[in-house]
Amino acid sequence: MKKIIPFLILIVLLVDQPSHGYEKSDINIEDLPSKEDITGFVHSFGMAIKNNFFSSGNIYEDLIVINGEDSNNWLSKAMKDYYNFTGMEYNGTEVEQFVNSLSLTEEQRAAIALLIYSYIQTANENNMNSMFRIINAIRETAPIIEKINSSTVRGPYGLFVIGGKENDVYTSPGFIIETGGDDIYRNMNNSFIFDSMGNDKYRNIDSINGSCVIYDEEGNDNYLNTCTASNGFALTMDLNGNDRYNGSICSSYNNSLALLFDASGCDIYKGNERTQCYSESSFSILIDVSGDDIYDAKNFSQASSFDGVSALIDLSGNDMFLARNASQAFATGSNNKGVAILLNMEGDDYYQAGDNSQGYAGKMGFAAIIDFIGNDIYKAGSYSQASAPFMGVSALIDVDGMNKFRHGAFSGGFMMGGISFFMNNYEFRGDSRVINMLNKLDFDISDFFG
Ligand SMILES: [Ca+2]
Ligand SMILES: [Ca+2]
Ligand SMILES: [Ca+2]
Ligand SMILES: [Ca+2]
Repeated sequence: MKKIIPFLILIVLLVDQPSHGYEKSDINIEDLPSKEDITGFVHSFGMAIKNNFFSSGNIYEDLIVINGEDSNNWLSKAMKDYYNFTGMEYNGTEVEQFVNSLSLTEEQRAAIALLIYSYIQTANENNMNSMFRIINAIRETAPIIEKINSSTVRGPYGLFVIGGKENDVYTSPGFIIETGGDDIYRNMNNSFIFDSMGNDKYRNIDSINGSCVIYDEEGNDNYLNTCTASNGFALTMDLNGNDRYNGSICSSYNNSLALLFDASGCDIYKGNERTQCYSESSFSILIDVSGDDIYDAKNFSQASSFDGVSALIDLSGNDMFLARNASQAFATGSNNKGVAILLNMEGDDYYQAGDNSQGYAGKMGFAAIIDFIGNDIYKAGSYSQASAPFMGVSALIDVDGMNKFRHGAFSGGFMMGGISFFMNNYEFRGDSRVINMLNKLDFDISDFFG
């Protein structure tokens, strides 16, 4: 798997291809949708997210595959293994008594056990395959777990909670299944949170030397400094609602992976620097499927990367992107290549940034801002809108619409040592220039994740 673009397309198509790992994909660049295809593609993808997010599978079979053996009490076995994983000393009888006291069906117990095991595996492996595994486990178990009807019960060691319709407050790391109420989560480095209902608040839930997984199904939620990783793994999936993402969101440092997936609603992203899909020797992916979204940040934001990969993909809606310098597809490398892609499929969009933005590639950088449909406005400072003053490759590609561009000096296809493409009203399919450009991006993601 050498090419990053097919990989990103696979991420976008994740909903349709639940059982395939990324290595098996081989999407031909020439199969990229044409101008005429794109509106239908975006709409059908939006429908697919809504209709096919949940999947059915055999939870017991999955548990046996992960463990290599069967069990007649999956949940207490999984809880003990979770305590082992966290380093917590426990009394086995106490754990069993707690599990027996829970008012859960057998299937609900097995579903929670599968999430525990998938989370432990993800935290131990910290790679793309384990990310796909935990996403699939959530898709498989969510329809079962959301039917849990319980009041809040905390496990014998606090780390494990089944939360009910009360408005609960959580302030220490743990494994939490929440099925009701407007809940608050604070300062929970390295946690697993499944929340199926309510307008919730997430504060400082980061992944430092560990893993955080958040799945939030309903409600208008508020996130602050969440989905940020350093030497770790951060996954946040929010299925419904008009959400707010403040502070450091989808930022990754030091061999990390951060994935933020928001499936619907009109969302507001508001932050300072190094946010909204920023990476440093790491991998950040922000996917926002639908809604009119506002992205507002300062320097090094909205698909900005040093030595890593940042991909911000907004599929539809009339979006506004506001940033300062080195943003909206800025990439530079030193030890590794740096890759930054801002991909916007449909909608009348407004992009505003400072210098070195909207397709700026520094040395060993690849940066592309690609917008398919809509009447868009682009404003930027110098060295922007496809600028490659050193050895990088940069592009601004807008496929359709009445677009307006304004920029400072050394912009709009400027190149000195590098290669840049400024293409307005551009037909993707079959154009050799884009294929040549992609071929220059001989990028191996296993540099980051084995
Ligand atoms: Ca609750
Ligand atoms: Ca929620
Ligand atoms: Ca949302
Ligand atoms: Ca557009």
